[in-house]
Amino acid sequence: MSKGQKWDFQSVVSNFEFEGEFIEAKPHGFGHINDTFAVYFRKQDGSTHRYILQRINSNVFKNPEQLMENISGVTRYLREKIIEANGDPLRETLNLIPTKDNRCFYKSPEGDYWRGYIFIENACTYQVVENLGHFNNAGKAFGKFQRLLEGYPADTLHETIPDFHNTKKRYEAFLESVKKDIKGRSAAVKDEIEFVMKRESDTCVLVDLLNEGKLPLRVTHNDTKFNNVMIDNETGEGVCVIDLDTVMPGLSLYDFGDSIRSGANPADEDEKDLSKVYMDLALFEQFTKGFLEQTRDSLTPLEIEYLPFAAKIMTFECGMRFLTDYLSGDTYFKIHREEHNLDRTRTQFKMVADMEEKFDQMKSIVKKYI
Ligand code: ADP
Ligand code: GN1
Ligand code: MG
Repeated sequence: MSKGQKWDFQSVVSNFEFEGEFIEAKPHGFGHINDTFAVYFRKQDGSTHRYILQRINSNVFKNPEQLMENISGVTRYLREKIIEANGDPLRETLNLIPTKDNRCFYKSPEGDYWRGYIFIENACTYQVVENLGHFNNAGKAFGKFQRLLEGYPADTLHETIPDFHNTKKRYEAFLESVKKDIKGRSAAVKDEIEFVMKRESDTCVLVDLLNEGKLPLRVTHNDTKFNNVMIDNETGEGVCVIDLDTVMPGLSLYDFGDSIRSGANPADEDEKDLSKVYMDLALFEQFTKGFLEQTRDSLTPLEIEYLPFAAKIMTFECGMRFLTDYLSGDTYFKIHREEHNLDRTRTQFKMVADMEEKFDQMKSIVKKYI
């Protein structure tokens, strides 16, 4: 291991069925949760190629082995569906690289969990939507993902993060973080705290509809931010949905809502200049059109009715989670500067406020595509 390097990559990669001689590992992507690397190898003919190597965040995911069981099952199932549809299974779903003892993850002596994937080449992820067509295609990709998994045995999936989108429980955790105020930060964020408290009644809406059996539980992705879909460099299509750590039974509304949260904001999630942050209705329309093209026949009237609300509540929930983490000393989301989680909170709340203003227009757009 070279000096200053945190992980012994040579040792980690030697446990996987990677082809060629290991050259180097480079940090890759902008995820908030796992440690992701592009790992480069030289084949016998001298050519180089790369894989994705990830260290699973076991602070966030308490049971990485169950999580890997989910991913392995879901990717195997998707693979069959893609083959049935004459698609390319090496590109349209994640493909795990087995370890030398034929497992889907490697546990290091230090207790770290690692996994390898085929690197999806000629495609990228974007932090911000750069063109309307891309977001339309993201809508199709996430809608198709849900459609393909319609027949997946949901009861075999482990809950990798319990109550992940239980907004009511997220609210309780938020209140607890305000009460404890372990970093003494709450006095300076009174406006943000008040913003959350004013909307307490919103936090029960989806939870109650689910508990009353009015909204169906489906197999959902649960983390459909725009940088979790790979966009093809040539066609602009949403070629592969990635980041499958939170695939669990959930509401279709979570997936729709979280995509709007991340992609319908034309600015960065951590933009400090809030004048750049707003709910872009043209972007909302493109995603809605793509998503409904794939899901309209399976969604219930109530699910369709709640799509605009889902966009708002998922944005609210995410902002509240950033604020909770800020108040708790930034232990969950990776941060790269002081007050990073607070900046993220503010963009989300600006989006929520703007969605409240534009709610009727969002409803009209949904109507256009059903
Ligand atoms: P996190 O859970 O931390 O968000 P992701 O699984 O989303 O981690 O991976 C982080 C980034 O790595 C993605 O946004 C994407 O750019 C890149 N990435 C992940 N898997 C692949 C893959 N199989 N091929 C190419 N790039 C990938
Ligand atoms: C995290 O892993 P990543 O960066 O795709 C988070 C999401 C949040 C998102 C906010 C497992 O997503 O729930 O919406 O950050 N993932 C997890 O950007 O908590
Ligand atoms: Mg991700």
